[in-house]
Amino acid sequence: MNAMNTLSADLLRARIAQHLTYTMGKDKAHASTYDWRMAVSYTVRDLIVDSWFEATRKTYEEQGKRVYYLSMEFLIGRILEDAVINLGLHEQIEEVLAEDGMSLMDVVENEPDAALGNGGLGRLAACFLESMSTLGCPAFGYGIRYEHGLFRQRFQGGRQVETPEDWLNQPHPWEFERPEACYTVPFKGHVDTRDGKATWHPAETVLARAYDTPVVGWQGKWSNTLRLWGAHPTELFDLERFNSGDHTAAAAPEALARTLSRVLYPEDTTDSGKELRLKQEYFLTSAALQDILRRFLSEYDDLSLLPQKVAIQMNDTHPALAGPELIRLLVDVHGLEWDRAKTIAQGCLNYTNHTLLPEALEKWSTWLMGRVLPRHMQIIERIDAEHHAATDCPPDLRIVHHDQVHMGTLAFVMASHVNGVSALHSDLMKQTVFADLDRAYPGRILNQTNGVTPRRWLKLSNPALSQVITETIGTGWEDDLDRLKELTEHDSPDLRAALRRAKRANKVAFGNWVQANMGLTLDPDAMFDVQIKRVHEYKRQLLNVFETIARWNAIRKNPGADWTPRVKIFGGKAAPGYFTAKEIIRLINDVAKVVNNDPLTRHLLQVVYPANYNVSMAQRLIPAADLSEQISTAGKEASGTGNMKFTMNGALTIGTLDGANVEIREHVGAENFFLFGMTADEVLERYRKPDHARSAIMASQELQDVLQMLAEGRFNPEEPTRYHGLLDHTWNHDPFLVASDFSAFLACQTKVDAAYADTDRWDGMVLRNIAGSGYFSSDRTIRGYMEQVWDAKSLLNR
Ligand code: CRA
Repeated sequence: MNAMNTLSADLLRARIAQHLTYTMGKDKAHASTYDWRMAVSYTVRDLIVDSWFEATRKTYEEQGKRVYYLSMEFLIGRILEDAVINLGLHEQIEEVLAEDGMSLMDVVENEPDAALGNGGLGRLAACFLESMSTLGCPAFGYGIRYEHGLFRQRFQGGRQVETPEDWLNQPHPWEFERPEACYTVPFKGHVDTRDGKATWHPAETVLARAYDTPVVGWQGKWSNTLRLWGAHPTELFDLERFNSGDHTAAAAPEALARTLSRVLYPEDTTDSGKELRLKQEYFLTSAALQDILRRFLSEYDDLSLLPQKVAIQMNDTHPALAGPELIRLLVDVHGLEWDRAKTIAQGCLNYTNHTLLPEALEKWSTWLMGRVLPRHMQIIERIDAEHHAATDCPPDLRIVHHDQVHMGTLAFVMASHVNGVSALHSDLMKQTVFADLDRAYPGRILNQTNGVTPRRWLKLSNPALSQVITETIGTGWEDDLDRLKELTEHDSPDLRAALRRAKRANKVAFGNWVQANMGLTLDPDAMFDVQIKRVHEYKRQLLNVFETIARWNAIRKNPGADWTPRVKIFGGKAAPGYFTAKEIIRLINDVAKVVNNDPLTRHLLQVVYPANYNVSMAQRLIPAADLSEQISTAGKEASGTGNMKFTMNGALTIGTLDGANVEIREHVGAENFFLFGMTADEVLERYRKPDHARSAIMASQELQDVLQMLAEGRFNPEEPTRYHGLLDHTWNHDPFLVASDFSAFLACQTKVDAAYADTDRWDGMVLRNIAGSGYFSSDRTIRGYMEQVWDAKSLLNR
């Protein structure tokens, strides 16, 4: 039984009123939604603090191994709703607020998303934190407290325009500032070596100050800490300069320091290669490792025990300086021998690879590394020399070659375990980018297929479906998601109808939101066909918009035929400097404008692209989806996690054999998945054909028609040549094989139409998708990491 359920509405009422009056300084008559949100948030936070203290006490008492998840991104979204769901306080709080004419939904929606991440990698980190708390795994997340998270997206004439995000403009009620948890992070300068001992004399220093947010698990049994570092100046203010009248220069040290935690880099799977980014990565890594060592030494005095008590996960290569930094701290600060220090560091560290795209593999010039982190450059060179001596590797397998430091190789060499994020991706790691390293260090690579937390992505975002599930199989599935399998035993016309009703209600709700925000009326009985994710060529939004145009053509040719009405929904941001991705966004918006205004087809096809896709929009959209588009070029999407959320929420997938799609198909059954397109092997084969694009285009009249319309400027008569660049790209390069997979995609979409028209068949497939989605809970993933990577134990008595 959840202890929080016994909390009476009286107590909550009193505490909310207390915070409204004494924390916010408002009386009810004058309180705004914001005031209420803060009062409710403080009340809920108070309730988490006890389990948080209890978890810390228990970890100290049992001397448990702690897991440290180092990540440049945590894409959290809203916190209040998640905490309320996990504490089981939804109904009580709703009741209390209603007495004052407030709705919990309004209060919840008043909170800005914490958007400290770009996409999948950052959201995965957030799901992992929640699962680690649910499972009672003692853990810390370490990240950066960016003042500005991922930019906001607006459309201006169909084009993406970015504006800064400012979630910290209002006080953030979930964090505790820890002025005492503060570390100096050094940069630049030079290294003196005397008697074999190196001393780094940094030229710049910045303070890293901790801001802690408790992360509560399911039913409030355990809470871990997300510790985000804010950058502060070591020297507050140059008083001498101020007194001499140079007021701007006097404030310079402060401004300079703060830039380190000012803004999140908006590139998803591309390496920006900027000095500030390197500094950010080191800032996070150094502060985290100093904190880890301080905590360890407060409990133990033998540093050899470190690998038994500490597991550090590097989320991609972004924190890969953890290897050299840990060695530096052990050798230069704590006086250990090199060999011992390196062995200890390797015993603690693990590395997750999230992409094989070459443009994402981080590299730093030795010049920049040597200038910003001179001591680390020395350490990296020594690690590399020893790696070379031990493996006799060819030059391109070295950490440093062609005057560049290869962070993937560094992370690999310094890690106990290296993992990929889906079965296919881990196999491809072994076959391609990491093939030689896999041979040099056999057994180091393993797989941990990603997962998502069913608390946020089902229980919270889809109450209608959650209710059907609970009515059918009872409670307890929320932290034992394999139980969803039981749904198949209850398959019946009634259950199918109930699932259908829940989906329809979600579609109506989403339609209302679109109506209010975009002025478009959607037909809730049309199929909602959804592609939401970062806009990237490899994800092939272009394939989807080409299919949309071909569909529109086909309907116009034969408007009286038996069409399955569709609403094509897109959502996602492009990196600000990614020109082609931005062209694709503009094209989707141009097509939407024309198609939505065609009276002949309007009732059969609509295109919707709400701006500023984020976690909160995903929570609205995924429960309302019938069809999930997972159509990346096979071999390019490491895993995907959106794909899992859709499956859990009863959308069927049209997808390629890429990333975790492969495993989703296995779990829901091939007959309940719309598969199309080339396999990863066929993709490689296809790339060898020099005219792959042209020959595929010539083989499809439908695709030729689409491209012809773009050439004529059919969707942009005001500037008919707008997409000529994109067309040239498609005809002559087509790097992600849009043309080669087009016909298969079209044919598969026709099968989807037929399946949707057969309501009972569709509902049966939906049922099997939900029932088969249990494997994709991040609880399963975290158990895998605990057993196979971290060797960590749960401290929760279950
Ligand atoms: N862009 C992959 O591309 C994967 C997530 C989380 C990504 C996704 O397929 O689901 O990671 N890779 O594992 C990445 O960020 C730096 O690489 C992603 O989010």
